[in-house]
Parts: sequence; structure tokens; C-alpha cells
Amino acid sequence: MKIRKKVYIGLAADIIHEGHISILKKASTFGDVIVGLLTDEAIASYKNIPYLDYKRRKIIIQNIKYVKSVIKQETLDYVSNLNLIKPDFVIHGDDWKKGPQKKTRERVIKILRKWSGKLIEPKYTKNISSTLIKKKILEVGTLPENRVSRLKRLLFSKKIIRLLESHNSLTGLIIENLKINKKNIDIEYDGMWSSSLTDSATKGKPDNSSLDFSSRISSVNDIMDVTTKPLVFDADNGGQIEHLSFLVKSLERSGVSAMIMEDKIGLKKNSLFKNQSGASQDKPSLFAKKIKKVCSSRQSSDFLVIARVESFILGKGLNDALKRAEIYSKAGADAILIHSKENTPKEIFSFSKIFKKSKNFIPLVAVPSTYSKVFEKDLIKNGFKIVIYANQLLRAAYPAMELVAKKILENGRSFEIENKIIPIKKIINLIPEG
Ligand code: SPV
Ligand code: MG
Repeated sequence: MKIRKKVYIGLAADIIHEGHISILKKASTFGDVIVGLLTDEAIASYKNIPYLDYKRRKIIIQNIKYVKSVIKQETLDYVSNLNLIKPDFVIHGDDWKKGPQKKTRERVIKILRKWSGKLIEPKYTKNISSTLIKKKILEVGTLPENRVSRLKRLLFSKKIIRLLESHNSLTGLIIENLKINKKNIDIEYDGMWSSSLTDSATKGKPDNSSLDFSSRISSVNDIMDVTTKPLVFDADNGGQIEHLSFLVKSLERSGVSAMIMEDKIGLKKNSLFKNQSGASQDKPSLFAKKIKKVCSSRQSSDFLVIARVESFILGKGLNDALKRAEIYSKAGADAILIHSKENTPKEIFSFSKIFKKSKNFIPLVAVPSTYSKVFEKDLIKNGFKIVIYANQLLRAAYPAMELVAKKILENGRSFEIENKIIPIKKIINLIPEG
């Protein structure tokens, strides 16, 4: 019996389109097609994680008639899978001759030489852009359960999750769409932070729980209407334990991926205020009960509860912070936000250095508002998995608006500030008609 040749093809296969089918069909004419399906982690190393998780993508691919089998490809690099399979052919669209996969391609060619394998590069199917399809998805929206689970998936696949404050739909759209390319890697925000501070300020109210949760969730829903990325909700101290399960249900129903709950009690005060007199911390055992309540109320463990330790904010020091983090982790928290209002990350790094070694270690979250010089790479090195830029968009918008308002008053007309504001046409075209 003639032994069939082996054809290897690496795929992300997030949004399957006719381009994928055409390349798989072509591959099958050379032999048995083995798909190396990129894991979320492999994809996250050069762009945003896919809409569908690995399991679901695998089901789709292994049921395509041109595919013989599917294996995991855990890195963008093909070498370890190729060494394992020693395929006669590797097939890939010729679009990887430039861009982020150029080096990967060179390594494939080199390794194939070892067993005289061949690289086949059909012309990339033009006019099918997954970016365009993704735009369509955005128009349709995303189901809450898809969105909720995205944060947990990111936690397992990215070195650091980058969240930016969103206080309305327009800021949500900036976070959703903005992308830059740095050294051939797409860089973007992973999701949004619904900040109690900026949500309240946008409505002209102080950050002392003057906005009730239904108002906060209404702002969240506006953002959810026009975005697909995960959103993390600032739940202050979660309110009364007796009401927590209703809050959790509402958040999950809206598609929120996580709530961050702080261990303060009494009339709420923003943590960045210098004077924290009157603010106090909950008893660790009582706060642990709140965490447990969230865990038992959530419909899915994909919805995360992040415990925010305020010991440094209230001058209680490292040992108190560590003790609390241990208790909250044991109570079921999925991550710890260790907050600080120092102007360097020294304090939070002293915490992570010890907590990293604990058997109760869970991922860490940083909010570098006052210590804004810290680079993400240093947060990663120190065990942080989520960074929240908690208020920057509102801080950018307010002075810009105030300046323009002032200039109109000064000049008695708006002509002088035309060069500081975008043309009306641009605003009209900014939001496509539904
Ligand atoms: C918020 O953004 O509302 C926060 C972070 O809770 S902080 O303002 O630092 O307290
Ligand atoms: Mg807040």
C-alpha cells in the first residue's frame, strides 16, 4: 500500500472564511492534512486573542472534510511540531513573506531541509480580510457569555492584560478599535475599566457611591452596545453583602467579565485622596465572606472576582496587605489588586515579591495612576498580570473641552479654536449608521 504524504498547515482559524477552505483543499491534494491549530497563547504573542477559544476552533477545523487531524501548535514558531511530524509538505499563504511571520517562515524552510520537505506557498486569497469580517462582528455585537469568558482566557494567554478606563460609549469605541504596530506585533487594549471615579465625574458627581449601581450598570450597558472587548467593573466595596448576589447577576447579564471589590467600609472615599481620615478597612474575615458570596452567586466561574487590598492606601503596611491577600485568595478571589498611591511602584513590588512565593498566590493587578513611570515590562517581571489605566481618557478630555469653551468666550466666536478641534465631517463619519 502506498504511504500517503503528510502535509502540515498552521492555522489560527478564528473566523473561518473561504480563504481557509481554499488552502485546506489545496493542501489535501498533496496528502493527509495535519492542522497545527494555534493556541490562544500562541495567537496572543502577535495579536489579540481569537473570538472563539481553542476547543471550539478545534471542533470546527476537525470537521472540515479536507482535514485528517488536528494538533496543538503552542507557539507561533513551527519548529517543534515539524520536528515531531516531519511532514513532506508545509503549506502557507505567501502573505507571510513579510510581516510578523517572516522569521517563522525562514525557520520553517531551514528545518524542512533536514528531511527534504517542501514549503508550498499558494497566493494569498485577496479581498477576504478577517479585519473586515471582525468589523461586521462588531456591528452585530457579541453575546454576553462570549464576552464574559474573554478575560479569563486572556489571563491564561497573555503576559499582561492592558485595560483602559472607559466612561462612555465613545471612549469604549476608542479602546475597541485603536491598534498600533510595534516591531511587527499588533498592540491594542485588551479591554475596558468602568471606573467609579470617572463614571461619577462624567455625571458631575463625587466618587463616593453617589451613583448607585443601577446607574453604573446603565453606563456599562451603553459601552457594551458598541464594543466586544471585556469590561472590568469597579464595584467599590460591593455594597451590602445581602445585596451582592443581585449585583453579580446584573453584571453577568450585561456581559461584564470581572468585578473588583475593595476592602474598605464606611462612606466611600476615592483612594487617591491624600486624606483618608474616616475611611477604614473591613475586617478580613467579613470581607472574605463577601468574596465567598460573589463566588456562590455567579452563574459561571468565567466571571471573576478581584479583591482589592487597600492596606497601603490606609497606611497599614506590607504585613497587613499580605495577610489580607492570603485570606482573600483562600476565600476564592481570582486575583488581587494591590493598590497604592505612592509615586513609585516600590511598595507594590515589595508586596509581589513575597506574595509570589505563597501557595495561595493568584494573579496581581496594578493601577499605576500615581506611579505612572512604571513600564508594563517591569510589572510583568514583578508578577503582575493586569494593568489598569484607570482615569486617563477623562483626564485628557476635560482640559481639552475646557480650553475650547474658554477660547470661544475670549474671542466671541469659535473660529480661533478650529485648528484644535476635529472637523464636523469627521465627527459625522466617526460613527457609522447602523
Ligand atoms: C477608580 O478608577 O474609580 C478606582 C481606582 O477605583 S482609584 O481612583 O485609584 O481609586
Ligand atoms: Mg473607584
